[in-house]
Amino acid sequence: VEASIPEPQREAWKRNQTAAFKSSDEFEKEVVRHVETSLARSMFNCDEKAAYSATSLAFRDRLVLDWNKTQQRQTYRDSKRVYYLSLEFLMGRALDNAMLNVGMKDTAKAGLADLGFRIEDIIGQEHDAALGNGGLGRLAACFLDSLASLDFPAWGYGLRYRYGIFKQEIIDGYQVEVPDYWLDFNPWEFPRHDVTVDVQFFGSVKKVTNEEGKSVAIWEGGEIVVAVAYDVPIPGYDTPTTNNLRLWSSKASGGEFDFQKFNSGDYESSVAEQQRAETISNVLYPNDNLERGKELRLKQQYFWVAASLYDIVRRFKKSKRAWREFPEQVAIQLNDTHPTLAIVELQRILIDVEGLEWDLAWEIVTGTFGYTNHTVLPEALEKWPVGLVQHLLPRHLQIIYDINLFFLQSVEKQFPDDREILTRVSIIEESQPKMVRMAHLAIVGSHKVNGVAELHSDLIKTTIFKDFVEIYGPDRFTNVTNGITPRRWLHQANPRLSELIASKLGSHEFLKDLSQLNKLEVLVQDKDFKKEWAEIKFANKVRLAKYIKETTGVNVNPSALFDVQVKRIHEYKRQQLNIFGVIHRYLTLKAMTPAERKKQMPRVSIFGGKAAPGYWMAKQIIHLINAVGSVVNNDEDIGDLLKVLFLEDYNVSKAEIICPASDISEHISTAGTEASGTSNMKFVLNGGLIIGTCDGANIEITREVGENNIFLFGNLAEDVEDLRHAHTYGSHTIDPDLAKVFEEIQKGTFGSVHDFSAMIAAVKDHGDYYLVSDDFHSYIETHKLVDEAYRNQEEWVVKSITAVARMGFFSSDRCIYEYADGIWNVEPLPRRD
Ligand code: 8GP
Repeated sequence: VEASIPEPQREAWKRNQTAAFKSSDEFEKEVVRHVETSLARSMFNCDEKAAYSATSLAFRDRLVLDWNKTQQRQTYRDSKRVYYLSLEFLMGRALDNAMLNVGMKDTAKAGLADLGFRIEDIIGQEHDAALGNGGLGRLAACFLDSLASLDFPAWGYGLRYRYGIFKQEIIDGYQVEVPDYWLDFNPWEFPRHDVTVDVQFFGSVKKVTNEEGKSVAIWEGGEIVVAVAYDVPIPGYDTPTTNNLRLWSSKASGGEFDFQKFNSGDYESSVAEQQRAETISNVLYPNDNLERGKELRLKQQYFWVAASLYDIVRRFKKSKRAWREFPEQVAIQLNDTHPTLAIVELQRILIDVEGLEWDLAWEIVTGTFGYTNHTVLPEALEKWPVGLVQHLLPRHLQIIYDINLFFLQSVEKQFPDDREILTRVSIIEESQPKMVRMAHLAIVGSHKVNGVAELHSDLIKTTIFKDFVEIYGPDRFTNVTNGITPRRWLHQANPRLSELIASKLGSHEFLKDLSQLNKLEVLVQDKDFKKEWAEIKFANKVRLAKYIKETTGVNVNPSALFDVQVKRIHEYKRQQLNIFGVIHRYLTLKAMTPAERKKQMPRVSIFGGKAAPGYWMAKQIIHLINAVGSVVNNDEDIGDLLKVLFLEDYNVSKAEIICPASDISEHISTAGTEASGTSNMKFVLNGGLIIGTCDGANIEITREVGENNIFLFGNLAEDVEDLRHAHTYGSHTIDPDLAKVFEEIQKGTFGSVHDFSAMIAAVKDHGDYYLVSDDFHSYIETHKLVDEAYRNQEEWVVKSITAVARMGFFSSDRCIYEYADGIWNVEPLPRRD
């Protein structure tokens, strides 16, 4: 308010308001201005990188105008906001998305051409914003796109990692990790050096009696790290709504460094404090579905949560409402348990800082939070040693103990004869050392808990959170099946398909109401349409083949069946099943006569994905894939019949090339292990069919597209436990075809017998936890069906079109409406023209 311009001078401001460019001429002016002023270059030294930078700055300027207005509108209307707390936002590139969302890509294309550049080359200059590991992080990015596109007043809160997920290089068939330093030039962020929060760590707690005779806790001492806000505008599609993603960066408190130490010659220790503080937001932990319990990770979590809550509370307090109204103004969604300390932090603010009574505070807290669970894998469930929490956050540990005490008291009342249940549900695990169970804390402190696909939401209710269903009743638990944004994953990644659909449906409305795709179904008998559909797939395959040639040197035939598995490498996702299947195919082809071989359907098996740096087995899987590729790809008997490729450094921008080019993609996790999966949706939306297990969202995809349009195989989730039990306690025979594959590997056909022996032993000797052998036969048989089906191209295209027509359900817009309705209770806030 103090900074507001007085009324008489406002006329001058209005006269001079910045205008957004509207034509390609105006756009060109902006680009040239940015080249000449922001970048201090000229037409004599403007390379593609500089043109990218200037183009991005021009678009950023545009977004900012809408963004300011959106924020003003949201503040003025003072309606309920959503805050999405996620340690990961896997955004990918921003420029193409910004151009499409504001509807200015053609304008930019013409302008850039006029200035001497091809728009694709300029888009290709951008470094992915890769602040995430995989599904969980990309889901957060899709949700931001949907929230803005649907005009919801929503903010994302995360960390501004200096290093995102590592860049993967493949050297001699092995994964090598290279740091991803992506911030050398990032035009999409606004540093807000004036928006800072002091975050406290360590110290001790003192109880004192205040003037009213109440005992209050004072957390004092320790150290302060400063959180600095960096804001990233999130443009909605076809709407002026532009939301905010606020990422926190850490820096030392008290200036750059200790000048006293510096002057006395102790330079090293003067910068040490600064470095230690900056370490907090330095690096994204590169594990997907695995928690390693590192102290720095807990520091990251509290740092981010404390800064975000301070910000949220500060915004709420401006409205001068009563605290009671907090949950009517604020909905906070916890993306997995990583931000669970927010529950404790809000309780602390309310009782220690604002002086509320415990019960009222707790009612506000539970009314505010929702928690999304993304995995049932035990190794991914977060637990922190009590001692570590005590040391880092002494006051929070006390509050956690109090929350637990009140919770267990109520459970005891409810189940007076059941002592066991108290041990099972306690937030504190009575182990050595004692641990804080973050999922339990998240459930107790939230009003809704959701899984991310129907099977997954059922599983959490019957397995890991069963007791909580007894305690709170089934209503606290719900399902929101994941989705993807059709803007990035159809319109941006597959422009030709998007335009074909738009031409048939008469508009681009389907991009905001994906259910309209169902109108395509009547066209499955339209010859021209089918022809064009097939041509687009082929063109996308040619594009990928070109990329493969450039990056691996291998020639692939675009008419072959492209079979793709791209996702994080994990034993539960079973890339080992896939590569064993590929070896089986290779052996089968080798055993054929040349005449028989001629009749076979050519295949290209494409893999991609990162292994966590400490996940040895996953790295061996990558190695085996590459080893098989170098044998198969150079075998003259085989030629084009089989090619095996591992594409280096899979990320969002590469997914945009790969997804539109698949014929079949693999989603083959052991049933009951993949919570949802989201790339399955991306592939089907782009006209590829999938081979998959009855797991995660595959089940709902089957329900939507129909059993004839998907290839399912393998054991069901309900049988997994018995099978595992039988492996351990009964006799465990390996599938004979798989045994032959193992023999071949052990003969040394693919080199390094030693390296691959652990993968084989996992199946043969260590209980085959992921059921590779149990599912092998049905996997191979189902691939035969895929080959057969692909021979009939007519029919294949009909399946492809039918499946796309039925994918409307999997838009992340539908997810956001479900969250808004069932969990957040928020309404969209569109601009009133
Ligand atoms: C993933 C699930 O594995 C995947 O099935 C689901 O589609 C996705 O979340 C979105 O809901 N889980 C993770 O990515 C995950 O747990 N990541 C860890 C790094 C936290």
